[in-house]
Amino acid sequence: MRDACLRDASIRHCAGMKIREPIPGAPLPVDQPSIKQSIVHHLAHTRMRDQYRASASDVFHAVARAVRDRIADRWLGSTKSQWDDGKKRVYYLSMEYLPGRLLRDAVLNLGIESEVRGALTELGLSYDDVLETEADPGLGNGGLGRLASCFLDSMATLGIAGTGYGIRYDYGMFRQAIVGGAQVEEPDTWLLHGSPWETSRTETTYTVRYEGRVEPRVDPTGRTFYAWVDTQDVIAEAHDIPVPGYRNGVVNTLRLWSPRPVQEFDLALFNAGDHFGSVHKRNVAENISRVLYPNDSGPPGKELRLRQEYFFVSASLQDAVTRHLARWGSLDDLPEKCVFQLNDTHPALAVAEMMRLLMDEHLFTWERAWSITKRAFAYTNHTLMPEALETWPVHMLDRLLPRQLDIIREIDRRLGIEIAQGHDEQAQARMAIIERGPQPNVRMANLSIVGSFSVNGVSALHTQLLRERMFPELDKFFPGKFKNETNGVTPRRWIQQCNPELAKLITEVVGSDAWVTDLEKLRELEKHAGDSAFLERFRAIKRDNKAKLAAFLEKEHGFRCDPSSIFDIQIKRIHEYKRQLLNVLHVIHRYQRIKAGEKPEAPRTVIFGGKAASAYDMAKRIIHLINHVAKTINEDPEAREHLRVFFVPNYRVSYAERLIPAADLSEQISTAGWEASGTGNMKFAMNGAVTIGTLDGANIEIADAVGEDNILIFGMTAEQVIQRVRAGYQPWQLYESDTRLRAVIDGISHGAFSRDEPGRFRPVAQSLLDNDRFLLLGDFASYVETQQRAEQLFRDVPRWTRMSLLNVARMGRFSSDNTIRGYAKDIWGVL
Ligand code: 26V
Repeated sequence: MRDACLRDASIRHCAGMKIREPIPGAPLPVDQPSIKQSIVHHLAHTRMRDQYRASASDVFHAVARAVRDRIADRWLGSTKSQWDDGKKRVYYLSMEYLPGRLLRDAVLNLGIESEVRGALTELGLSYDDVLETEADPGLGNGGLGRLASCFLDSMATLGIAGTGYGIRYDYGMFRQAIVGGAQVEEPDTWLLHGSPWETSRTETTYTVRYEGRVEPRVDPTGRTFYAWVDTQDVIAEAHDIPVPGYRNGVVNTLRLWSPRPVQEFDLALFNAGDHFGSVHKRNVAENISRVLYPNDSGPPGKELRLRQEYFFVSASLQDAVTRHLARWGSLDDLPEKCVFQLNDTHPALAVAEMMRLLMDEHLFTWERAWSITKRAFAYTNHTLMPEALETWPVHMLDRLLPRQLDIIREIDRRLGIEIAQGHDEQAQARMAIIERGPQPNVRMANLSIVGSFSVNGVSALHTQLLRERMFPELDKFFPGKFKNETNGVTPRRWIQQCNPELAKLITEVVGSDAWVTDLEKLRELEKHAGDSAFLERFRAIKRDNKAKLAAFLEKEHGFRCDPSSIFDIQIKRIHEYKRQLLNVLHVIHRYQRIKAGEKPEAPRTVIFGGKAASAYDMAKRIIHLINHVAKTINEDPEAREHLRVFFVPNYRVSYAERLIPAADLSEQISTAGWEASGTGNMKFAMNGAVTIGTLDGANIEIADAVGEDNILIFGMTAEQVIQRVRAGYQPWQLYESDTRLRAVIDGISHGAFSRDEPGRFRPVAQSLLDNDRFLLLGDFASYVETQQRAEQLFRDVPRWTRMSLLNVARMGRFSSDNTIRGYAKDIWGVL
């Protein structure tokens, strides 16, 4: 820490230079000729290409640079004014971000789309082609990472001084190829051609320490302190990505850390002929940020993951503390001036690290350090799955982070004293941070709850279950600490950018683009719900979006479908609790009915997309099954005019932006009580898809918002799920009593979709009969009936169009601006 301050200070002061002109100077003009000039300038002078040699990548980089130059002015301005006005800052600590492509986002936020488009047209280039060239940074697994990016967007738009901290992974989420129907993982090389958005701050570095020993020592005043010595050190280097707000001149920062070795290269070893040894330390350091861990295949429990967590937590806190000290001169008022939001428990070590910084580096007593720490952190929980709660073996922490373990033990010991009275043994054991027993683990959720002033769930149901089922004792012990902040999504990316024609229509109805930052204005659409001419225009937009998607799927994958069929879409990580398999059961059932001579009410195109964690066997089998079911159906002339099935490979943010605006039916069919919130559900509904879903996560609040006539709810409630399991759930009985189910399951297990290897999918069917943990069979009948209703409704065009419109009109409350206003008011004390 002290080293880092010195290093930073020395750079600033050693330079010994004083620039005589204010920087930035006059802001760069944003008219079309100037933008065109900038693009040409960057092609020639940054990329060093002429018109003959410039590749698509050169053009993309040149355009991005031209846009970035215009962001830079605002970025410098925002950084300075946030420093000057000294408002409270929010630090969002997240291991994952899924920002999506940034060019169109930046252009729309700056309000320069027609100028950029025009400049490119003059150069004989297509703006849309340039957009497609950009790599999609996959620095996250799914909902949690995408939420972090929506939140950064909303903080910038609301003018909150919010910084995102994370890790600059060399390889993000793997690329998914489908080979013979099965998922194959390939490395994601998002940095191969460099990122035009990041600025490497090679002088903004901190030392992050690991291993070593802790020695108690006494200082000259007689006070005991703890020296953490003989550590293995790594340097963390900052890479900044701009986060522009919507047309408000604000640009916040996403700061991603990457590691560097303390010593670049061991020349002595090299000279002695040990060429591998000379770069060994460099490799060890760089491995920290090599690859994103899957968050949904069970806790990795891997040391490298713990190293990653500590790496970004330590660098981020050092950075925030350094900035705070430089601005305010003392750490006493840290919680008045900054708040750290922990995105799940991944950054939970921050609680111990902050204590260490305050006590060991800044000489605070335990009591004062604790008072500061617990007022500076807030924790968001994102899952109820017991197996998803992070724990770390005490012995691993002891070796890797001995000082932090000591601190965690002391926090736990003091908690133990406080809860000793009024709680029985069992309750105390559940509340404890460190498990009891011979090989104990540290429970990161408990540490986060105890070390924060706020704990929140991400939907009303999730928060209720969090309080009642997961942490009842801690909830009672800390009255008022547990809160709900229902998730939201940014309307910039998820309407304005991905659905430009709908955006245009909304702007026309509202009379301005005010809805982009005030999504409740979508209500205005309701006035037109009885106007058939308007409904026809609204419907035409969906039809065009579907036609575009159909053309893309054919061009890209050779998949053909009928744009007038129901586009029925389920896109999300592949997980048993999300029940893609229930969707497949329904598809097979439909197929069997067609084979039996029954024509469905409306033709349907069922689209799936999503990645399975590479170690998650059942999820991978489900992908394999979907592809084989798809092949069988799509090749069957009797079926293909009524039903088609497609699995989009390598689903990611940029693919979601194509699929969501084209959906008629949004599949949100998790087992009730399992999906913390969902955010895809919100994106679909605000683009006019009708939801078929269970009363789970935010679906409940969506149903409440759009009205029960405008959503298709089926299946058991969370309460009924619990009761059903308690009563002894018998999937076998359902199989035996429901002939439809029997036909579907027998089809799978007898090889109707794997003629080359009839037993291939037997384990999938067997898992349903053996225990069916997620009650697919229990919800099957209700799902099939509700799908039938969906088809009837879809055929009633005026009715369906009205439902679709009312979904858009009533989804305003799910803007992440709204969510962030909730965090700002209930938790952060900003705005
Ligand atoms: C982790 C694990 C690990 C063990 C095996 C099962 C499992 C399942 C899920 C997870 C993900 C945990 C964190 C996460 O991504 N949660 C998602 O957060 C979104 C944003 O709040 C929310 O909308 C999703 O419902 C929630 O799954």
